[in-house]
Amino acid sequence: MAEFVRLQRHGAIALIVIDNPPVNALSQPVRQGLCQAFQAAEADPEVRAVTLVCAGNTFIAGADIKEFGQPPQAPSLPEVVSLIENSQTPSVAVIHGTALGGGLEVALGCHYRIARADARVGLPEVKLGLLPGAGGTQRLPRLAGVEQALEMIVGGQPIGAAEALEQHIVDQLFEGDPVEAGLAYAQRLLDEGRGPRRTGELSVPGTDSAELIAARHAEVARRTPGLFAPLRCIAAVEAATRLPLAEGLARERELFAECLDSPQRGALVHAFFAERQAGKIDDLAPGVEPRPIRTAAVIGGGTMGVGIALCFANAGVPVKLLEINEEALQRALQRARETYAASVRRGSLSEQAMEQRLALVKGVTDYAALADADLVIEAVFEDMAVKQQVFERLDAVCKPGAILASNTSSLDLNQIAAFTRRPEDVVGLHFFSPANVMRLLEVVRGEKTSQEVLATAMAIGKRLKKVAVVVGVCDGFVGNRMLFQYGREAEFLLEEGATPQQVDGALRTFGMAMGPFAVRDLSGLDIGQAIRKRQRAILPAQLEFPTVADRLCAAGMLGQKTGVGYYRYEPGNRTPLDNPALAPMLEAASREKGLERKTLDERYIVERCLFALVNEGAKILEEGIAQRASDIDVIYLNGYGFPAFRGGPMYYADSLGLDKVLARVRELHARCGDWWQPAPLLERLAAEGRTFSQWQAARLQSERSTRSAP
Ligand code: 3H9
Repeated sequence: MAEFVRLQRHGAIALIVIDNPPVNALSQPVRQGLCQAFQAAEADPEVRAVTLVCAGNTFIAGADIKEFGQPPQAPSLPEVVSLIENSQTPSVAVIHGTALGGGLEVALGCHYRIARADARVGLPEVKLGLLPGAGGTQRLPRLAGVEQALEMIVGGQPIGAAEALEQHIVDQLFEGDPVEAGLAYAQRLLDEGRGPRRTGELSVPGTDSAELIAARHAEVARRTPGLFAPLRCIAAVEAATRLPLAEGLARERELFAECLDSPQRGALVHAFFAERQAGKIDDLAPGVEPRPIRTAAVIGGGTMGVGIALCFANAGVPVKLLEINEEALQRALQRARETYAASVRRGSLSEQAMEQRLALVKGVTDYAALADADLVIEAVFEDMAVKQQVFERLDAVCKPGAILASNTSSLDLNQIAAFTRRPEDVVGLHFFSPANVMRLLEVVRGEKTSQEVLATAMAIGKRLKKVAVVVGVCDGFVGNRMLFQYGREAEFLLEEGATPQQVDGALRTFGMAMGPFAVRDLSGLDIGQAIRKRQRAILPAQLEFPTVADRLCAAGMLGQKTGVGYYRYEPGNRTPLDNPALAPMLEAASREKGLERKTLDERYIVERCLFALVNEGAKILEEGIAQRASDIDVIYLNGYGFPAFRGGPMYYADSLGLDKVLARVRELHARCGDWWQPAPLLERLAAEGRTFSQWQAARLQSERSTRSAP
């Protein structure tokens, strides 16, 4: 029998243990081992009950995601689950940690289920562009009803053990050791003479679910248009309401196969692994351990500083918030309270939790109070002279070994580090606004940042439940440097004849959470103006800049904060309306450049903006500013509203074919000038017929072999 699955006898009970670290995924050897173990238990006349448990700190986290897209290998998971369910010997699944996807489906195939009180169960396949393909869509509605099944299968969010008990998904909760609890439960089954109880033999409770299904369908079509899997999830659950088990399972298989073949599945699985890969530092020497962070401090009580302080409070880390005087400090603390109070009003936080978290935030006005902090994050005005003052003072007061971090979004971290006598302890922690909500954290590695400090920064990211990605020092790091190209092209499109509505609409149809002009109105047009000013001073003079944004700024139209920008806003309402003052500005901008305004098609708009991202991404990659192409994807998926079902800009380019991307970039270079200088890496890979991800894999391989060479 495969070593991944063990069978032990405890009197009349067969104990089957899955042991496939780290998450007991159902790879082929596990599926085969499970079949053999259940068959052996069934064939043994002494065995009268079976207990299924997992080793390590979790039950099965699902099918092995790495196998998707590979040729299928027998036995399939639906076969395994049917074999378990059809067995004549009663079985109990013992859930601890998480039972997800195929993991929960295996448990639903068992005749009874118990869960540790802190366990979670769910069917998150939809997040990978799939649906539960091993009977989950047919068995869950039979236990929990159609409404709950739709919630779990279409929404993909796991639920806690107590709720699973209420929903009849599990039969009993336990505390303590899974093996002990599982054997005791099986013994009880024997004592009470209970035999197999097959979920598949139940009928779906409730009579008329057509309305529920139609409502969910309409909601999905409205909220997530363009997503392939959710509608198929609904169709599979609908099949459970009208077909006998065998036919329902066959329908589920068909729908699962459609999802498996969809390009969205490829993109979403890429996003899953990319996120896990991003947490790793490629050249980290063995044995480097993160420093312990027990207390933190934030300098600057603006929106960003307060947001960062709240991240620490949310993670249970005491944090000091420093402002220059008492008045500014009280405003900052009030802002912290109001942010939590809004969550309490929405019902996402209890009053008690709010008070507990606020108690962790201590306001201070004196740098001396930061002497004992393990980590200090500066979130003051983006001005090098101001940063210099802050870092010199921190250097003077902070204890040895404290990490000094800057939240700068564009300034040179190496220069900031040089204001201290300990540049190895300086790192960038670039949070995205609102810091307490956005998941992305760019961890900026300076020239002298030590490995230990970098590892600590990544560990902090994880602790704050952020997606932390290592980036190198350059203007705008990865995210904003690429965004600058994207935004500039969107602006040029306005001069060629598009309106903000057309550009935003085309990019939203592509899947972006917001269009670039709606984003600019939200963050304020003055921010972009300051960046352009800086860029104009340092970039070659022949590079032309778009001018519409400057015209709006000159007219005092700075976006939502002034009630008008690219769009107009009614007081208290964020719905973008037409700004009548814009049309003459667009005309004037086109006239000035000698451009005749034309109607632009959607594909052109999308390619112009996205290929600007990709071309810059390729430069960033070759310069080593990002560790991997997939890290760039993670940054765009988590910080810039890029649609997950397209995998991120670099994956999207790979899936289109880099030769096609390059052909368009060359065309734009010839017509629009040097902003479009093709990235050398893009040219090379297109010529070789390779992708960014193949290049990344080859580079990793060669770095590994260099490192392991004697
Ligand atoms: C499915 O089940 C389809 C079926 O319905 C039908 C089939 C016919 N496979 O996230 P972490 C790896 S679809 C392979 O950092 P955490 C992960 O890559 C599946 N590998 O830990 C990482 O590897 P590495 C439905 C997997 O504690 C390591 O485990 N299930 C899988 O923060 C640790 O992961 C899901 O969608 C997998 N299924 O979170 C659940 N899962 O160390 C997906 C994890 O080399 N998984 N790995 O980078 C999760 O949500 C989280 O990993 C989990 C643990 C909550 C389990």
